[in-house]
Order: sequence, then C-alpha cells, then structure tokens
Amino acid sequence: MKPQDYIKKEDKYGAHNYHPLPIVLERGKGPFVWDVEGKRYFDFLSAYSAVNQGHCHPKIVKALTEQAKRLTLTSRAFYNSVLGEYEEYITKYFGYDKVLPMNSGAEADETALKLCRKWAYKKKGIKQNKAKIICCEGNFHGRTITIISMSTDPDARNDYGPFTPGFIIIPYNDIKALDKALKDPDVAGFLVEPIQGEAGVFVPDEGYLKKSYALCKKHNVLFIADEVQTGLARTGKLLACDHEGVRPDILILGKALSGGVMPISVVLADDEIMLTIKPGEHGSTFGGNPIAAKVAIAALEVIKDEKLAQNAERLGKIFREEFRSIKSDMIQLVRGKGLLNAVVIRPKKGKTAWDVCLAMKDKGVIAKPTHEHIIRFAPPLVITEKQLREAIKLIKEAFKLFE
Ligand code: IF1
Repeated sequence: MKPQDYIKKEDKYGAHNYHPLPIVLERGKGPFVWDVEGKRYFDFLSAYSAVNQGHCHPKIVKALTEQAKRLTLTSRAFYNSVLGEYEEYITKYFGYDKVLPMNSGAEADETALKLCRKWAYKKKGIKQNKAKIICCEGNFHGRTITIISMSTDPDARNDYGPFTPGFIIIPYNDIKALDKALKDPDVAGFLVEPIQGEAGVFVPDEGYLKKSYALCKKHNVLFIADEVQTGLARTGKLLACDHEGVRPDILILGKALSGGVMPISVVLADDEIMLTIKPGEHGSTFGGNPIAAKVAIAALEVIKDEKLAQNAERLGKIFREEFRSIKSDMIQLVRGKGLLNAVVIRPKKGKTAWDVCLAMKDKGVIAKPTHEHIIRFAPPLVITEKQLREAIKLIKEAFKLFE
C-alpha cells in the first residue's frame, strides 16, 4: 500500500476529528520514526510529550510484555501483586502520601476536580454544590464535557453545551486577577498548567507559580497543577513546578508516565485531600491495572537513570540559541523551557506554519502547528546533542526554502 492508501482508509472509516500531517508512520525507536516507505524522521512532537523516553524504549516495552503474559487486568474489585508496589514507588518518587491511578490525562484532570470538590465540602466546609474552581484562559486539560466547560477555545467547546457550572476563568499569568478571584469564599481550587502547552507554550513570568501557590494557601484553596504535558522531565526539571520550588496540593500526571506505550495517568495528593473519597465514590475499570503498574515504574526509572531532565535542560538551551540564530523573517519568536519549545511563525506570501511543517517533513523532521501560527518543537528527551544539531540543520534548510 502507498501512503495515500492508508490515508484514504482512515478517511473513509475513521471519524474526522483530526487533520493529521500527510505522513504514515509504521515504526519508532528513540527520537526517530519511520514512514511506510522506510523514510526516517526526527519526531519533534513526541506524541504531545508522551514519548519523552523515546519511541519503544526497550526497558518499558519489556515491562509491558512480561506483565502482559502474567496478568493484564483484575479490576479494583480484588487486590493484585503489583499495584501496591507501584503505589509505593510513585508516591515516594514524587513525595506524596497517596496516588489515585487512572488512564487518560482527561480522566486524571476530572479526578482532580472531583477530589477538589469533595475536599471543599468535607474539609473546607463550603455549602453543597457551591464549590468553585478557578482556571485560566487558554487552558487545555482534556476533552470531556466538564473539562471543556473550562475551555476558552471555541474549537474545543462550540456546540457541546450545556456546560458544567462552577468554574471561574481568569487570564493566565495574572496574579492580580487570581488575587481578586480568590476573594470568593466558595473557591476551592485553582487548576493551572505550569506552562500552557496547547495555547502555544506560554511560559509564565518567573515567580508566577510561587505567588499563585502562596495566594491559594492564604485563602485555604487547593493549588492543582496539571503536569500532564509539562511533567516528567519535559521542561528540564522532573516537574515544571520544580523550577519555582512549588509543591502542588494535587498533582496531575499522564502521557510520558507510560513512555507512550499505553494510557496511564495519576493524581497525587496527601491524605487530608485523598481520603475525602471513600470506597465506591470514584473508580475506573483499567485504572491502576497490573500492566500500567509495571510500565509506569519502568517509565519513571528511565527518567531518573537516563537523567532526562538534565538532558532536556541542557539541550533546550542549545535549541533556543540555535533557533534564534536562524535568519528568517518567518520566525517571529522562540519560547519554551527545557525541550518544550514553540516557534511563532509570521506568515509570508500566503505561506503559514503548516507549509513550514510540510517543508520540514520533506527534510526529515516532523512537527505540527498548534493553532494557526505556532509550531511546537518537543523531541523525545533521549535525543543526543549530536542528533539535535543534525535536526536543527534540517530545520534551517526547510526555512531557507521560504527565503
Ligand atoms: C488532543 C497538547 C492538546 C494536556 C494537558 C490534560 C490533557 C492534555 C496539559 C488530556 C492532552 C493532548 C490531547 C490531544 C493533543 C494534545 C494537546 F497540548 F498536548 F498539544 F490537545 F492541547 N492536560 N493533550 O496537554 O490528556 O486525555 O489526551 O490523555 O486532544 O488533541 P489526554
């Protein structure tokens, strides 16, 4: 089959809820993917930061396949021999009393919202159904109806109403707006991405997280960090909150928690918050399944053993420096932290970010625009300096085509 045949088949039999770049992938290894015609590419999207450990990491695949041959799923109706090991490992790894295991990032965000509301009624004493949660313009926390009820992106929320009430939306990176919103005694939590990914890799001002956290504590409000995309070494620290020494009251992780081999997410919190949910009050068929338990341990070990945060920190600096040296009037600005970066593209003679991505694809680097004019560059964190410099050379060649 030709690439076109694969594309036609997806078009005919699959929902049209995506508009992929015209490339058909069939193999991945480390920072590379290959298409069905055997052409190799640098993957600069990393499945939206789910393959931080590189495609098909052998240690993670081994954990997956070995457990899959023993016991794949028990449901939480029974205990099993690996969940406790995983729960102990991940709570010690991040320094929390307890973990609630789920599957997708959206499920973990939903779980965090439910935990925050439970805590509001059981601990803070907010009246039933009055709890409010503050979130930010430009947020992305998933695609469920409640989560898009917080969204300010028309594409994410149009024609999906009616929406879930109980959210206060404030501008991102605006301490004054947060301070004002926190005056409402019914506020229970503040849900925030330490860096806004989908919005175009918006890095807030230095100190924003620290000041937000302090304000939340002053008003007895939970600081909830969605690190689904920024966590797990992506921004040059284990967590993006670590850049400011902030310890979220509720921490949400997903994506690279499995190294991209399956959906695994968690919510981490201390007992005062986590134990407000009693048996039977929340759950999921696959949440914390034996394969996920073993895969997540392996994925977390890889992050530590291969010093991925340090690599992301060092190579991110090189990436931004190199990119800023590219002479192209299509490059408006480069921003990011660690290996989560984005380039804002100035359209030129009708050519947009999409055209740049097509040109990069032809050169052997794949990335995709988020919104009209922003290209996110997020390679797997296992990329070496030599490979990064090779990829940047190819990206420069692509931009040259628009001179
Ligand atoms: C898509 C990007 C979007 C996330 C944060 C929770 C979730 C995500 C900070 C939900 C998921 C994915 C979803 C995917 C595209 C991608 C994405 F920012 F990463 F680029 F959409 F904004 N919190 N982000 O980024 O996790 O349920 O997907 O496991 O939906 O198009 P999920």
